[in-house]
Amino acid sequence: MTALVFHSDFDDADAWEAALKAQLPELDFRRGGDPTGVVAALVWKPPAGFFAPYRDLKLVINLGAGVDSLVRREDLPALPLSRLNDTGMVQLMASYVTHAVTHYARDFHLMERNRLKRGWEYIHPRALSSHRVSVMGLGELGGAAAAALAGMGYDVTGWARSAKNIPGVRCLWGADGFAQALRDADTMVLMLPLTPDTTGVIDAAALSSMKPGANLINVGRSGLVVAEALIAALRDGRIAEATLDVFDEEPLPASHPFWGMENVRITPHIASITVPEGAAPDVAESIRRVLRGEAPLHQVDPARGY
Ligand code: OXD
Repeated sequence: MTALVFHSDFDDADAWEAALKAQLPELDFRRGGDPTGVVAALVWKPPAGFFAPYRDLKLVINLGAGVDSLVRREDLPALPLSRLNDTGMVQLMASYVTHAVTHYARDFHLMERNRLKRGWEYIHPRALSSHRVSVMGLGELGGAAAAALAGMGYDVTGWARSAKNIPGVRCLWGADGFAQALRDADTMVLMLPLTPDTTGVIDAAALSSMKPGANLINVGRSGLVVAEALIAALRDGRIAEATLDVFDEEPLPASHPFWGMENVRITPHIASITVPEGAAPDVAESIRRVLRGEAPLHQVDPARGY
Protein backbone atom coordinates (compact mmCIF):
# COMPACT_ATOMS: atom_id res chain seq x y z
CA MET A 1 0.00 0.00 0.00
CA THR A 2 1.27 3.48 -0.91
CA ALA A 3 1.05 6.00 1.91
CA LEU A 4 1.05 9.79 1.57
CA VAL A 5 1.09 12.44 4.28
CA PHE A 6 -0.88 15.66 3.75
CA HIS A 7 -0.34 18.97 5.52
CA SER A 8 -1.93 22.34 4.78
CA ASP A 9 -3.68 24.92 6.93
CA PHE A 10 -5.45 26.28 3.84
CA ASP A 11 -6.42 23.39 1.61
CA ASP A 12 -9.30 20.97 2.02
CA ALA A 13 -7.86 17.63 3.15
CA ASP A 14 -11.14 15.75 2.51
CA ALA A 15 -11.31 17.03 -1.06
CA TRP A 16 -7.68 16.05 -1.64
CA GLU A 17 -8.22 12.60 -0.17
CA ALA A 18 -11.23 11.97 -2.42
CA ALA A 19 -9.47 13.32 -5.52
CA LEU A 20 -6.30 11.31 -4.90
CA LYS A 21 -8.16 8.09 -4.10
CA ALA A 22 -10.01 8.42 -7.40
CA GLN A 23 -6.57 8.21 -9.04
CA LEU A 24 -4.85 5.78 -6.66
CA PRO A 25 -7.57 3.66 -4.97
CA GLU A 26 -4.98 1.83 -2.87
CA LEU A 27 -3.58 5.10 -1.43
CA ASP A 28 -3.27 5.34 2.35
CA PHE A 29 -3.94 9.08 2.84
CA ARG A 30 -2.61 10.24 6.20
CA ARG A 31 -2.90 13.60 7.92
CA GLY A 32 -0.16 12.76 10.41
CA GLY A 33 0.11 9.73 12.68
CA ASP A 34 2.35 6.77 11.87
CA PRO A 35 5.19 7.90 9.58
CA THR A 36 6.16 4.35 8.58
CA GLY A 37 5.75 3.60 4.89
CA VAL A 38 4.91 7.19 3.93
CA VAL A 39 6.55 7.66 0.51
CA ALA A 40 5.12 11.04 -0.51
CA ALA A 41 4.44 14.30 1.34
CA LEU A 42 1.89 16.71 -0.16
CA VAL A 43 2.45 19.87 1.84
CA TRP A 44 1.95 23.63 2.06
CA LYS A 45 4.13 25.33 4.67
CA PRO A 46 4.45 22.40 7.09
CA PRO A 47 5.86 23.28 10.54
CA ALA A 48 9.61 23.16 11.22
CA GLY A 49 10.84 19.60 11.77
CA PHE A 50 7.86 18.16 9.89
CA PHE A 51 9.87 15.89 7.60
CA ALA A 52 12.19 14.29 10.20
CA PRO A 53 9.98 11.29 11.18
CA TYR A 54 9.28 10.32 7.55
CA ARG A 55 12.20 7.98 6.90
CA ASP A 56 10.61 6.22 3.91
CA LEU A 57 9.87 9.45 2.05
CA LYS A 58 10.78 9.51 -1.66
CA LEU A 59 8.99 12.61 -2.89
CA VAL A 60 7.96 16.04 -1.60
CA ILE A 61 5.15 17.80 -3.47
CA ASN A 62 4.57 21.49 -2.80
CA LEU A 63 0.86 22.10 -2.53
CA GLY A 64 1.04 25.19 -4.68
CA ALA A 65 3.01 26.83 -7.47
CA GLY A 66 5.67 28.83 -5.60
CA VAL A 67 8.25 26.69 -3.80
CA ASP A 68 10.15 29.54 -2.13
CA SER A 69 8.99 28.70 1.40
CA LEU A 70 10.08 25.06 0.98
CA VAL A 71 13.44 25.55 -0.71
CA ARG A 72 14.71 28.00 1.89
CA ARG A 73 14.07 25.57 4.77
CA GLU A 74 17.02 23.97 6.53
CA ASP A 75 15.06 20.75 7.05
CA LEU A 76 13.96 20.06 3.47
CA PRO A 77 15.04 16.47 2.74
CA ALA A 78 17.32 15.96 -0.27
CA LEU A 79 14.62 14.21 -2.31
CA PRO A 80 12.87 14.95 -5.59
CA LEU A 81 10.70 18.04 -5.13
CA SER A 82 7.79 18.89 -7.36
CA ARG A 83 5.11 21.55 -7.40
CA LEU A 84 1.55 21.64 -8.60
CA ASN A 85 0.38 23.04 -11.85
CA ASP A 86 -3.17 22.33 -12.94
CA THR A 87 -5.62 23.89 -15.33
CA GLY A 88 -7.91 25.04 -12.52
CA MET A 89 -5.06 26.96 -10.89
CA VAL A 90 -4.03 28.53 -14.20
CA GLN A 91 -7.63 29.62 -14.90
CA LEU A 92 -8.12 31.08 -11.42
CA MET A 93 -4.92 33.10 -11.76
CA ALA A 94 -5.82 34.33 -15.25
CA SER A 95 -9.25 35.42 -13.97
CA TYR A 96 -7.69 37.38 -11.09
CA VAL A 97 -5.10 39.09 -13.29
CA THR A 98 -7.49 40.01 -16.10
CA HIS A 99 -9.94 41.37 -13.52
CA ALA A 100 -7.28 43.40 -11.71
CA VAL A 101 -5.87 44.88 -14.94
CA THR A 102 -9.37 45.64 -16.22
CA HIS A 103 -10.26 47.37 -12.95
CA TYR A 104 -7.65 50.02 -13.79
CA ALA A 105 -7.86 50.02 -17.58
CA ARG A 106 -11.64 50.64 -17.41
CA ASP A 107 -11.32 53.17 -14.53
CA PHE A 108 -13.54 51.15 -12.20
CA HIS A 109 -11.35 52.28 -9.30
CA LEU A 110 -12.30 55.90 -10.01
CA MET A 111 -15.98 55.05 -10.39
CA GLU A 112 -15.96 53.12 -7.11
CA ARG A 113 -14.60 56.23 -5.38
CA ASN A 114 -17.20 58.43 -7.09
CA ARG A 115 -19.89 56.01 -5.96
CA LEU A 116 -18.89 56.59 -2.33
CA LYS A 117 -19.45 60.36 -2.86
CA ARG A 118 -22.70 59.79 -4.82
CA GLY A 119 -20.78 61.39 -7.67
CA TRP A 120 -21.87 60.74 -11.28
CA GLU A 121 -18.87 61.43 -13.47
CA TYR A 122 -18.81 60.20 -17.03
CA ILE A 123 -15.37 58.76 -17.75
CA HIS A 124 -14.95 58.06 -21.43
CA PRO A 125 -13.80 54.45 -21.98
CA ARG A 126 -10.49 53.96 -23.78
CA ALA A 127 -9.59 51.14 -26.16
CA LEU A 128 -7.98 48.23 -24.34
CA SER A 129 -5.25 48.22 -27.01
CA SER A 130 -4.10 51.58 -25.65
CA HIS A 131 -3.36 50.05 -22.23
CA ARG A 132 0.10 48.54 -21.97
CA VAL A 133 0.47 45.68 -19.55
CA SER A 134 3.84 44.19 -18.61
CA VAL A 135 3.65 40.69 -17.15
CA MET A 136 6.89 40.03 -15.29
CA GLY A 137 7.42 36.25 -15.25
CA LEU A 138 6.18 33.96 -18.00
CA GLY A 139 6.02 30.59 -16.26
CA GLU A 140 2.92 28.40 -16.45
CA LEU A 141 0.81 30.99 -14.62
CA GLY A 142 2.39 34.17 -15.99
CA GLY A 143 2.40 32.89 -19.57
CA ALA A 144 -1.29 31.99 -19.40
CA ALA A 145 -2.23 35.32 -17.79
CA ALA A 146 -0.27 37.22 -20.46
CA ALA A 147 -2.00 35.23 -23.22
CA ALA A 148 -5.43 35.87 -21.64
CA LEU A 149 -4.74 39.62 -21.47
CA ALA A 150 -3.56 39.63 -25.08
CA GLY A 151 -6.69 37.71 -26.06
CA MET A 152 -8.80 40.49 -24.50
CA GLY A 153 -7.06 43.09 -26.65
CA TYR A 154 -4.54 44.61 -24.22
CA ASP A 155 -1.11 45.61 -25.49
CA VAL A 156 0.92 42.99 -23.62
CA THR A 157 4.64 42.74 -22.98
CA GLY A 158 6.00 39.75 -21.08
CA TRP A 159 9.37 39.39 -19.43
CA ALA A 160 11.16 36.15 -18.56
CA ARG A 161 14.76 35.24 -17.81
CA SER A 162 15.06 33.44 -21.13
CA ALA A 163 13.40 33.99 -24.50
CA LYS A 164 9.76 32.85 -24.74
CA ASN A 165 7.27 32.80 -27.55
CA ILE A 166 3.63 33.51 -26.66
CA PRO A 167 1.33 34.49 -29.51
CA GLY A 168 0.13 38.07 -29.17
CA VAL A 169 2.67 38.89 -26.43
CA ARG A 170 5.83 40.94 -26.97
CA CYS A 171 8.28 38.69 -25.11
CA LEU A 172 11.39 40.33 -23.68
CA TRP A 173 14.22 38.85 -21.67
CA GLY A 174 17.50 39.82 -20.01
CA ALA A 175 18.38 43.02 -18.15
CA ASP A 176 17.57 45.38 -21.04
CA GLY A 177 14.24 43.67 -21.57
CA PHE A 178 13.45 44.01 -17.85
CA ALA A 179 14.13 47.75 -17.92
CA GLN A 180 12.02 48.16 -21.06
CA ALA A 181 9.10 46.17 -19.65
CA LEU A 182 9.12 48.41 -16.57
CA ARG A 183 9.36 51.61 -18.62
CA ASP A 184 6.52 50.67 -20.97
CA ALA A 185 3.90 49.52 -18.47
CA ASP A 186 0.64 51.29 -17.71
CA THR A 187 0.04 48.31 -15.45
CA MET A 188 2.74 45.91 -14.31
CA VAL A 189 1.83 42.42 -13.09
CA LEU A 190 4.40 40.64 -10.92
CA MET A 191 4.37 36.87 -11.46
CA LEU A 192 8.03 36.03 -10.89
CA PRO A 193 9.17 33.24 -8.57
CA LEU A 194 10.91 34.48 -5.42
CA THR A 195 14.58 33.54 -5.68
CA PRO A 196 17.80 35.22 -4.52
CA ASP A 197 17.89 36.94 -7.96
CA THR A 198 14.38 38.33 -7.78
CA THR A 199 14.25 39.33 -4.10
CA GLY A 200 13.72 43.11 -3.91
CA VAL A 201 13.94 43.47 -7.69
CA ILE A 202 11.17 46.08 -7.60
CA ASP A 203 12.98 48.67 -5.50
CA ALA A 204 12.87 52.47 -5.45
CA ALA A 205 14.99 52.70 -8.62
CA ALA A 206 12.79 50.23 -10.50
CA LEU A 207 9.63 52.03 -9.40
CA SER A 208 10.99 55.40 -10.42
CA SER A 209 11.88 54.05 -13.87
CA MET A 210 8.18 53.35 -14.48
CA LYS A 211 5.78 55.77 -16.14
CA PRO A 212 4.46 58.27 -13.60
CA GLY A 213 0.97 57.08 -12.66
CA ALA A 214 1.48 53.42 -13.60
CA ASN A 215 -0.28 50.68 -11.61
CA LEU A 216 1.22 47.61 -9.97
CA ILE A 217 -0.37 44.22 -9.37
CA ASN A 218 1.52 41.68 -7.25
CA VAL A 219 0.30 38.09 -7.34
CA GLY A 220 3.81 36.61 -7.09
CA ARG A 221 5.48 37.10 -3.74
CA SER A 222 5.76 40.17 -1.53
CA GLY A 223 9.55 39.74 -1.36
CA LEU A 224 9.82 40.79 -5.02
CA VAL A 225 8.99 44.35 -3.94
CA VAL A 226 10.70 46.60 -1.41
CA ALA A 227 7.59 47.50 0.61
CA GLU A 228 8.85 50.89 1.90
CA ALA A 229 9.69 51.96 -1.67
CA LEU A 230 6.23 50.93 -2.89
CA ILE A 231 4.52 52.78 -0.04
CA ALA A 232 6.53 55.93 -0.81
CA ALA A 233 5.74 55.65 -4.55
CA LEU A 234 2.03 55.15 -3.83
CA ARG A 235 2.01 58.12 -1.47
CA ASP A 236 3.62 60.51 -3.92
CA GLY A 237 1.49 59.24 -6.83
CA ARG A 238 4.44 57.98 -8.87
CA ILE A 239 2.64 54.62 -8.70
CA ALA A 240 -1.06 55.45 -8.95
CA GLU A 241 -2.68 52.22 -7.76
CA ALA A 242 -1.70 48.80 -6.47
CA THR A 243 -3.51 45.50 -6.15
CA LEU A 244 -1.71 43.23 -3.72
CA ASP A 245 -2.47 39.58 -2.99
CA VAL A 246 0.75 38.61 -1.21
CA PHE A 247 2.34 40.08 1.93
CA ASP A 248 5.43 39.62 4.09
CA GLU A 249 3.21 38.78 7.00
CA GLU A 250 -0.10 37.03 6.38
CA PRO A 251 -2.67 37.84 7.65
CA LEU A 252 -1.59 41.43 6.95
CA PRO A 253 -1.48 43.09 10.42
CA ALA A 254 -4.27 45.61 11.08
CA SER A 255 -1.62 48.29 11.75
CA HIS A 256 0.00 47.94 8.31
CA PRO A 257 0.05 51.19 6.28
CA PHE A 258 -1.40 49.42 3.19
CA TRP A 259 -4.79 49.14 4.94
CA GLY A 260 -5.06 52.92 5.22
CA MET A 261 -4.22 53.67 1.59
CA GLU A 262 -7.18 54.38 -0.68
CA ASN A 263 -5.14 53.44 -3.75
CA VAL A 264 -4.26 49.94 -2.51
CA ARG A 265 -6.58 46.99 -3.11
CA ILE A 266 -5.89 44.09 -0.80
CA THR A 267 -6.91 40.46 -1.29
CA PRO A 268 -6.00 37.74 1.23
CA HIS A 269 -3.67 35.57 -0.93
CA ILE A 270 -6.50 34.10 -2.98
CA ALA A 271 -5.35 34.90 -6.53
CA SER A 272 -5.13 31.20 -7.23
CA ILE A 273 -5.31 27.87 -5.47
CA THR A 274 -4.83 24.32 -6.63
CA VAL A 275 -8.05 22.56 -7.50
CA PRO A 276 -7.75 18.98 -6.13
CA GLU A 277 -9.63 17.21 -8.95
CA GLY A 278 -7.47 19.02 -11.51
CA ALA A 279 -4.13 18.44 -9.82
CA ALA A 280 -4.66 14.91 -8.43
CA PRO A 281 -3.85 13.08 -11.70
CA ASP A 282 -0.41 14.75 -11.78
CA VAL A 283 0.22 14.02 -8.09
CA ALA A 284 -0.72 10.37 -8.62
CA GLU A 285 1.47 10.15 -11.72
CA SER A 286 4.42 11.70 -9.85
CA ILE A 287 4.06 9.12 -7.08
CA ARG A 288 3.94 6.26 -9.61
CA ARG A 289 7.00 7.65 -11.40
CA VAL A 290 9.04 8.09 -8.24
CA LEU A 291 8.16 4.56 -7.10
CA ARG A 292 9.48 3.34 -10.49
CA GLY A 293 12.68 5.30 -9.90
CA GLU A 294 11.80 8.04 -12.42
CA ALA A 295 11.62 11.82 -11.99
CA PRO A 296 8.24 13.28 -10.88
CA LEU A 297 6.19 15.69 -12.98
CA HIS A 298 6.80 19.44 -12.53
CA GLN A 299 10.10 18.80 -10.77
CA VAL A 300 11.71 21.82 -9.16
CA ASP A 301 15.42 22.49 -8.88
CA PRO A 302 15.77 23.65 -5.24
CA ALA A 303 19.01 25.49 -6.06
CA ARG A 304 17.32 27.48 -8.85
CA GLY A 305 14.18 27.98 -6.77
CA TYR A 306 11.53 27.16 -9.44
C1 OXD B 1 1.20 29.29 -4.60
C2 OXD B 1 0.47 30.31 -3.84
O1 OXD B 1 2.43 29.39 -4.70
O2 OXD B 1 -0.75 30.10 -3.59
O3 OXD B 1 0.57 28.36 -5.12
O4 OXD B 1 1.03 31.33 -3.46
